[in-house]
Amino acid sequence: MKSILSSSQPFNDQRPGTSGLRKKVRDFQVPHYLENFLQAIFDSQPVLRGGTLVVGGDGRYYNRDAIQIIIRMAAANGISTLIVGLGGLLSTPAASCIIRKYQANGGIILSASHNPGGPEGDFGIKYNTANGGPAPEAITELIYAYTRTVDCYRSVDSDSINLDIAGEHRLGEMCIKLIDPVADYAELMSELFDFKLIRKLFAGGNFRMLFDAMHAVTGPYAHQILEAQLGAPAGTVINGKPKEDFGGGHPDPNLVHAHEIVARSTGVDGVDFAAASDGDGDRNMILGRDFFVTPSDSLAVMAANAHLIKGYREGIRGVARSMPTSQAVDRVAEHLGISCYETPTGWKFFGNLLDDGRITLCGEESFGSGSDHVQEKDGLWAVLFWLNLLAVRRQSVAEIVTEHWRTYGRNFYTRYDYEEIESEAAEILMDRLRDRLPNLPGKSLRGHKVEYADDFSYTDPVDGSTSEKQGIRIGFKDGSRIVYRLSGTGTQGATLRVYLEAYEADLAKHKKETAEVMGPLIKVATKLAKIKARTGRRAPTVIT
Ligand code: G16
Repeated sequence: MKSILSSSQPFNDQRPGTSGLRKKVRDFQVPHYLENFLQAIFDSQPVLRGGTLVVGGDGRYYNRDAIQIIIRMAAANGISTLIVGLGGLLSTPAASCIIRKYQANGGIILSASHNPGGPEGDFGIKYNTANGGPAPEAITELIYAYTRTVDCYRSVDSDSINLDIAGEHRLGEMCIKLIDPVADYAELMSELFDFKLIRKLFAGGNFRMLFDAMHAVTGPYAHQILEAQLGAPAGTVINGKPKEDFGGGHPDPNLVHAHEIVARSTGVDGVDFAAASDGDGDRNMILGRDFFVTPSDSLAVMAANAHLIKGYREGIRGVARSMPTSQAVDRVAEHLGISCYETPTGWKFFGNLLDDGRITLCGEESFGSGSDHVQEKDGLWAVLFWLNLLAVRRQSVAEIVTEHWRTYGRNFYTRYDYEEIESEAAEILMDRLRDRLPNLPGKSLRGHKVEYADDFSYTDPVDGSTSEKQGIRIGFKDGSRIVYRLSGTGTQGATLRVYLEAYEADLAKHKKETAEVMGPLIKVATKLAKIKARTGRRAPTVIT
């Protein structure tokens, strides 16, 4: 097998963001762009030499091309075994499961998550370490440092591998194993959840569910687990065939983009339970009939009910949430007498806490939740958790959540996104806000008294590493909060996210609309940051 050394020029824009390197497809198609980044991974991670690497993606446009490039470069960079999902597919949580199960040395996941796909859409590449989780900052920064100097890359001269035939192939010294992307993951789910009980729920005939795979990677997983193994009727899974452009849709499981299940879970004919997952299968949205469960509430309900679920019967050790996620789960942790950690946005920050056995469950406001079963957030896992809970409690989604509020109080929550604003304007807005922080504590803003105002900094309790400037927090005496952050996953301009939370203990007020409760706080948030003046935007592009 002939090994080739190709010359290239370093690129200076390959610093991974919140979740890997995300760019437009056309950026990745620039000659040597992907190859350079891959060479930086191989050079900076000597543990891969002679080792096992897992590779798969969400099936979006350029997935197959990228996998052929990875195969050729892996062979030339001394990988001994390459495990690839059949058809080039692996959901992010399934990749994590497979890395752990086969004790691989790392994994490469190709996805731009919930961002749109197709030739004009986005593409992305993430490196996961041997624990199955996203590479921590120390490693992503090291990879970035290598990208600044990489001026050649190694690959082999070979024909493409047929990604659609399961089995083993050899490429020089390297063994390529093309495996079923679903089987190992489905087996893990059957260990965590009471499949027998869930089958009974479906068999009763009174319970109706919809799962929207959004033409993304979870389609095959959901067809197999929900319909084939749990007996949900055919048609339960919609948009279940993965497509390179996600059928022209935006594979983001929120109220705007997953509108079909929102409509079909509304009114007297609405289904009892509906859920959706994103491009790479790590996000989830949970709906009951006429009821949306915020991701922050979903995490809190899971924590409060974990002891009812087969895989968590022994109880949970601790929980964690990202800083902008509502504090609903904190109240559950306090009640249970377990630790609750507040981390920066990015699943990688949960890694050490999970590995160290400090937490069992974790989640984020950005439609992600997970547990120590894999080292990634896991969309279908969350859906199965809820299904199992519905089967145990035999109550509706709305009943379970409102009962939860009755016990713990309600954390009203909303997020405003201002997308594709000018990067410079966004930086200035954040800098000016930072300048004002020292003067805010003690001030009263529209009747809300500021208790603290800071730029969130996190010190990992396991390895002592510190991450600064992780979002501006303004906390009020009445328990409400405003958080400002710039997204680390966009591919065009900057996205300003404003997260708002208000706590309400009074049962009589729990039925109020979120928009009504949050109105005054939203005014405070937009005025304080001078959003209109600094960005030219009168309104957010997305509200979740
Ligand atoms: C990624 C990260 C999450 C993060 C989300 C949003 O999710 O894994 O931890 O909450 O991005 O990040 P940002 O606010 O910086 O855009 P995903 O599903 O996109 O991989």
